[in-house]
Amino acid sequence: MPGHRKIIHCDADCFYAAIEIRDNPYLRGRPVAVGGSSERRGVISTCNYEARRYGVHSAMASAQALSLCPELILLPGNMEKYKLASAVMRNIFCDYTELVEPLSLDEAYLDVTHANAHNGSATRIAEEIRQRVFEQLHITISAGVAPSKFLAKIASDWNKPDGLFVITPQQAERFIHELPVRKIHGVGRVTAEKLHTLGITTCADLKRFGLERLNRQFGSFGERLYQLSMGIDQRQVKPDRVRKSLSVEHTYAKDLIDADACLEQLPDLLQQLQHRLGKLAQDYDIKKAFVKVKFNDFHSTTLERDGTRDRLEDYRSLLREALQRDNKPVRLLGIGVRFDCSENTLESPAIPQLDLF
Ligand code: TTP
Ligand code: MG
Repeated sequence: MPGHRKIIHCDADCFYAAIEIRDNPYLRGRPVAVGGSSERRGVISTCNYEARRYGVHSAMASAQALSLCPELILLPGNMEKYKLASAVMRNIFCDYTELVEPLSLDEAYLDVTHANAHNGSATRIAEEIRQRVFEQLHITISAGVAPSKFLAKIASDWNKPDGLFVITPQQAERFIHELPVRKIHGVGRVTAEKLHTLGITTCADLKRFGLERLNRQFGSFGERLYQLSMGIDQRQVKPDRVRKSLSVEHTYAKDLIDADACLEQLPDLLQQLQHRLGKLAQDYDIKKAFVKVKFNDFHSTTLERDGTRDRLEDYRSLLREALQRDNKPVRLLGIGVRFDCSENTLESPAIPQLDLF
């Protein structure tokens, strides 16, 4: 199809847990999670689908997971094994195209528009990738094939686990029309609720709502939503490049009224940041830490310091100082780290956290 891109999004199924089960047949068929121990206030990194049936999910406190599912087998995990499996997957991806953009250890976009294998059939390439991953690693991955990153990512989730879903350019318009907005990457629970109160449930509703009103309600994210509802997503698949920083941020439903309220949010943010750091495909040296504060008048400020790291006390002191720059309630907090880029460290760009409120 001239003019149309062919994007594949691959995502391993319950990745860490799948590797553990592969290596210990006793675990098969039982509810299994990888995560920190409940005694140490750990959280679940992931769990298999047996455990998900009990309501266990990533980022849940391990203690809560065990109370939902007392027979849950909780394992500490082994990053070295996951990184090795990730490298094997990436090698397979690179057999089809140079345009491979890893998003995390178990996820990547591939642009196979100009691939030669299987006469350029993206569907057959995706099937072969899934099969080869299974043969070499004994874990399953799901894949989505579509004309854009936006749709490929949704498609890989459609028939998960161990599934393939294809959205052809001809099907794209209809698919988007019926697509629930909560399926859009970046639309979390809070945004979805706000959209619903505006009468917007599907992408067709988004389109009807119109660019201007979306912009007024959601700022630049509204514009983005409108474009997606029109099927416009020109983002290219970008192969590895130097990663300079990693950060997480959150916009709060209610403004945080004082410094204590802000400081209270730090452990949660730090946990998210450390999770994202753990998912990076390789190790980085952290050079400094930074905080970002957006006040309720939208004035924002960032503060960073050499020698700081991803430690709670570093963020506490940075945040206290940043908050002294203005005396207003706070609508957004972010924390992050900058990496030492003197060596040629390669990684894909950050996936922005598009939490709006
Ligand atoms: P995901 O691809 O988000 O999850 P998954 O592969 O476990 O499950 P799914 O079948 O839904 O794709 O994340 C990949 C790995 O990253 C996951 O196995 C463990 C790790 N991870 C965390 O450590 N914490 C988290 O909060 C999430 C979401 C993932
Ligand atoms: Mg996965």
